[in-house]
Order: sequence, then structure tokens, then C-alpha cells
Amino acid sequence: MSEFKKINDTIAAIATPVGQGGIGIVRLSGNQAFRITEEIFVAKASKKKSLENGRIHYGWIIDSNNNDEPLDEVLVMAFRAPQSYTQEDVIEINCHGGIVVLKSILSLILEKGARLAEPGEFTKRAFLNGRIDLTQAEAVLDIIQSKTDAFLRVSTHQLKGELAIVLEAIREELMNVYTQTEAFVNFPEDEIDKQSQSALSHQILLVQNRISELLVSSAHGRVLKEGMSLVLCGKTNVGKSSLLNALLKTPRAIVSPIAGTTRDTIEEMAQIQGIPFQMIDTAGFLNPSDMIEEEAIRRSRMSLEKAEFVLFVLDLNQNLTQEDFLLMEQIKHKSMIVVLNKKDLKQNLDEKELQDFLKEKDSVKVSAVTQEGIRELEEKILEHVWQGKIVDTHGVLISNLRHIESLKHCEVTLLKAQDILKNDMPLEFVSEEIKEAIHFLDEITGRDISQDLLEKIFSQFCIGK
Ligand SMILES: Nc1nc2c(ncn2[C@@H]2O[C@H](COP(=O)(O)OP(=O)(O)OP(=O)(O)O)[C@@H](O)[C@H]2O)c(=O)[nH]1
Ligand SMILES: [Mg+2]
Repeated sequence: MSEFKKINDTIAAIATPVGQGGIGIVRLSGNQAFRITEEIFVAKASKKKSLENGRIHYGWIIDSNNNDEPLDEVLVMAFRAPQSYTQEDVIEINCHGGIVVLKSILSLILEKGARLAEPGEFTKRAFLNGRIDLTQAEAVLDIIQSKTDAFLRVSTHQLKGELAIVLEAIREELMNVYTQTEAFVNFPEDEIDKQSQSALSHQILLVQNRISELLVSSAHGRVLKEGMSLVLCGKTNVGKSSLLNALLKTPRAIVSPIAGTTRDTIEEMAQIQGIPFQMIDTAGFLNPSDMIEEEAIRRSRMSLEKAEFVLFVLDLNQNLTQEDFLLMEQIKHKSMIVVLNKKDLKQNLDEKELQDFLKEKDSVKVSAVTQEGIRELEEKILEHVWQGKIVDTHGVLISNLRHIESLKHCEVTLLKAQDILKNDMPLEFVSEEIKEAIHFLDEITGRDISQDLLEKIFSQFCIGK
């Protein structure tokens, strides 16, 4: 990290959310953190002002602008470098959780010489000081933003540094290849023989396979992080909104026997066994009777176009109509489950008419009213998401777009290196490609990253983290 300028100043920020709470925390990091705190804090027991490392001190913050009047009763935690979050001297002041008291304490700290921290600056310092790598820093953000248990688990593994360990092992392999190619480049009298050439190619292939595996896992990682969009579509009155409510387990959408009840698209996040889904209920798709319905249909179509997954709903109680067939034609290429709803009523739908459409599609009979079949539908949705593969959330799962991009670049570079070897081109070129591949890995872990990219990553954090 030598290219980044050394950090000398002391930063401070409110680390807890704005609003009322049991406690609020103001945090300082830097070589003046102890001095500043000692100037505004009086310990109750000893009346001593110096803060002992690794202890929690009980006392008062005093207001030097107001005759040293007590400002709040607090607990002060003191961490000397390098045993702290940032590896610098860190102080955390636990005060009462009100915005005025937090702001007053922060102002005192800033008056005594600290600077207001930028978003994510504490974590950035932890990275710059070498306590964590960039994937761990990003895991901190993922944990804070995690919407599901499953994604939280993945992020925790990343925070422990498991992704970095995998990437470091890959990097070592590539370094090994690089050293070999450089040796041949630097000692051209030792011309590479066919056997060494194919051994090198094999080594590169193994690394490339490992990267491909990580990229395959990224599809699951993305789903865990952001959720998959799932659109409910079908002609009017088949029970789309009832089904949405059944999956959400709450009466979110209005349901009624009147055709055209849902006019605008309704979007709601839901979890199925800890996996997040963006569920979108739509209005019917055909025969608008007024301008509002026309707009509703336009929106429904837009949602359908963007949908990663479709639940196509049919009413078992009704015969299939022209409208159903028209819709089937429009969505036949989508990834979907056909939901045959209203299983509790008499079946009038002739399944033979559906034979062709259902040939390569999964279907399930449910009743949104009695909930029969809903569990089976959920299982089927999950099966489709994982495409039969069990996701091992205990292992490493790539979910960050930045990591995915760098890994893709790395993969392409390794393919190029193999092509060069295959075509007996000069080994310098192979060497160059391997160096480039290592650079892409280093971009992920932060070993080799531009200041701009670093700023961009940490700007997504909140102040105080
Ligand atoms: N018996 C029975 N009735 C159902 C079932 N699902 C929905 N219904 C009824 O069917 C009618 C239409 O349901 P909705 O959920 O509003 O249907 P929709 O497809 O959203 O309709 P639009 O928004 O108008 O396109 C309501 O009276 C529901 O109570 C079911 O599984 N069994
Ligand atoms: Mg509806």
C-alpha cells in the first residue's frame, strides 16, 4: 500500500444511526485520539484523566465551552494501536443515544483537533494499514446492507478473509507460472521444450478452471445479494395478486372478483427460505378499456421483459381462452413455472390443451386461497434459481460485481496466454499475460488498486464505518 500517502490526522464521526436510541457512539481514530478524549473526559472513579489501553472507562464528558459543565455520562473504550479496528489509536465514546448529545460531543472533539471522517474512512484505514484486505473491507459493507440470513452468512465468510485466501492461492499458482516463463525469457539459451510447454499450459488451465468455478458461483452470489426478479403474469382474475399475497404471507395486494383489480404493478421484496426475491404483481396484459389500463399494461410488459423469472398463472376453474394462448406465445422463451391456480375449485381447464406448452416447463397446482401447493411452488422456485445445484453458502461465493468483472478479465487473459503457448509465439507474451492476470486478482484484494477505484469503493459506506 506504499503508493498511498501515510495518514497522520485523527478522524472522528458519529458511528450510530441518526435518531433516538439507547446508546450512541462517537468514534475517533488517529494518533491524537487519546489526547483529545483525555481533554474532554473525566473518569468518575479515579478522577484520573489518562486512559488506559484495553479498558472501559466510566465517567463524564465535560464541556470546555461551558465552564467544564458535564455534558453526558459516558463509557469510553480505549484501544491502542495496533490492536484496534483501524490499527491506529481508537477511542469509542458510548453516550446516550440522542442526536443533540452526539453532535455536541462530536463538535467538542472536532474543536480539539480531529477532522470529520469521510464515509467508510475507518474501514479504509483498516485496509490501508494492512489489517484487512479489500474483499474484507467490502464484506463490512455487505454485512451492513445484508437483507437476508443467507447473504449475511456469505458476507461473514468474506469478512473472515476466506475469499482472499482462495485468491491468494490462485495468485501463488500464477506467480509460479510467471517465474517459469520469465526464466525462459531471461535465459533464451534454455529454449522451452514441448513437455515444459504443455506443463505450463496445463498449469494455466487449472487456474483458469478455478476462476471459472468462482464465476459460476457468482450467479448464486448475486441472487443472494440482490434478489431475483420474479414476475407474476396471467390474464385478469386468475389469482395473481392472491398468489403474491400467499408468497409474501401478508395481504399486500388488493384481491377481488372484479376483473382488472390490479392496475399498477406492485413490487415487494420477499424471502423464500432466506433467498431474496423482488416479486412483481402485474395487471392483465390484453384488452385495455381505458387510458389507465393501457398504461398499466405497458408497465406490465416492461416488468415482464426485465423479469429474470416468471410465474405464469392460469385459472384451473376456467377453460383456456384466446387470451391465455396469446400470452403463452409472448412469454414462451422466458424461464418460468406455470402455476395452475384455484385447485380448490372444480377443474374446467382441459390440461390436454396445455400439453405442448408444458412440454419443457415445470408446473404446479395450487390454491392461493387454501394455501395448498404453495410450499411445493416455493420449492420449485428455489430449484429453478439454483438449477439443481446445491449452493454451499459455507464456502466462498462471489457476489460483488467488481470482483466478477476482475475475474472475467483474469479468465480472458489466461485464455490468451494459452493461445500464445499453443501457437508457439514468444514466451515474453505469455509472461505479459500472466502478469496482467495477477494484476486483475490484485485489484480484487486491493494489493494493486488505483486511488480512484479505492475512493469509489469507500464512498458507498456510511460515515462512521
Ligand atoms: N377459490 C379460489 N379463489 C381464488 C383463488 N385465487 C384467487 N381467487 C379469487 O379470484 C379472484 C381474483 O383474484 P385476484 O388475486 O384479484 O386475481 P388477479 O389475477 O390479481 O386479478 P386482476 O388483478 O384483476 O388481474 C378473487 O375473488 C380471489 O379471491 C383460489 O386459489 N381459489
Ligand atoms: Mg391482481
